[in-house]
Amino acid sequence: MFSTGEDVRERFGTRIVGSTIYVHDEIDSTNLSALRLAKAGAGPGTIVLARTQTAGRGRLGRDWRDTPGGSLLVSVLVAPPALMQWAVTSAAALAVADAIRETLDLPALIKWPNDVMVHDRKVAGILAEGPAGGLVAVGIGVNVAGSSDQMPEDLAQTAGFLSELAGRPLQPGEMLAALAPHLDAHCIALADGGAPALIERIRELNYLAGRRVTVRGAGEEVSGEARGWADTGALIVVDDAGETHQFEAGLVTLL
Ligand code: BT5
Repeated sequence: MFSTGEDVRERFGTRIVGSTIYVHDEIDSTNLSALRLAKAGAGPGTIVLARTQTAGRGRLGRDWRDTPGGSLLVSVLVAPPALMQWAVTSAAALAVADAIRETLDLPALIKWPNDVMVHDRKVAGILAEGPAGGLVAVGIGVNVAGSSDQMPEDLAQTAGFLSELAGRPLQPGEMLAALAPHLDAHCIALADGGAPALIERIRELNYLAGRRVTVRGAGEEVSGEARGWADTGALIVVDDAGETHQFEAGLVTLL
């Protein structure tokens, strides 16, 4: 099923996000679907939504679990900015954090490079993939309605649900409506050279600032104190000998 037209963007208050919307009950992955659509000629702002995914994707071949009907599972096709893919990922994470702060008044923070955290629990993950047909699919998974007890054992202690954290009922559609204008604004800002201002905001919401971490990436493993985002989007870590390292990509473990 899909809908298209001015009405959707008017409802969301967006210029690009929501140009066409595809809604699925079940799909392999909204990112894969968005990339297929892009190859077939879909335009920027196209959204793919699903109630549940059979092959939800995380980074590096990892998976993304959902609670059918309680998760926001959405991918948006955006024109890749002149900057690298990290900028889109960070912009989407910021949009999710903005939406959570605005709608629920919860202290959402961004964990480099692609997680949104509330009270030390991961409530959302972002995965930007592509390009295909000249566009990047920005996939966003948010745990909206449900409880961490419903999650598989390995995630029960780390995943968080917004309805549980906020102590009020909440639906995925409400989060999408809150998220869309921020995502739209940040993607437009990126395309217009507004990355420095976005990075400043992301730095203010840095979950890892001052925390002790181990980072694995590019064949290197470093333990030390996480600092901020470099202007390139890299994570800055200062090891115990005082040496500074920068990671363009990697996995972070809190110590
Ligand atoms: C991510 O990867 O966090 C990116 C997740 C992106 C999901 C969206 S949903 C819509 C779109 N379509 C897709 O197929 N994907 C995108 P990463 O940083 O690699 O984290 C993955 C890890 O997070 C897993 O290995 C689990 O440990 C954990 N995880 C899985 N599901 C989770 C959940 N619902 N809540 C919290 N943590 C989860």
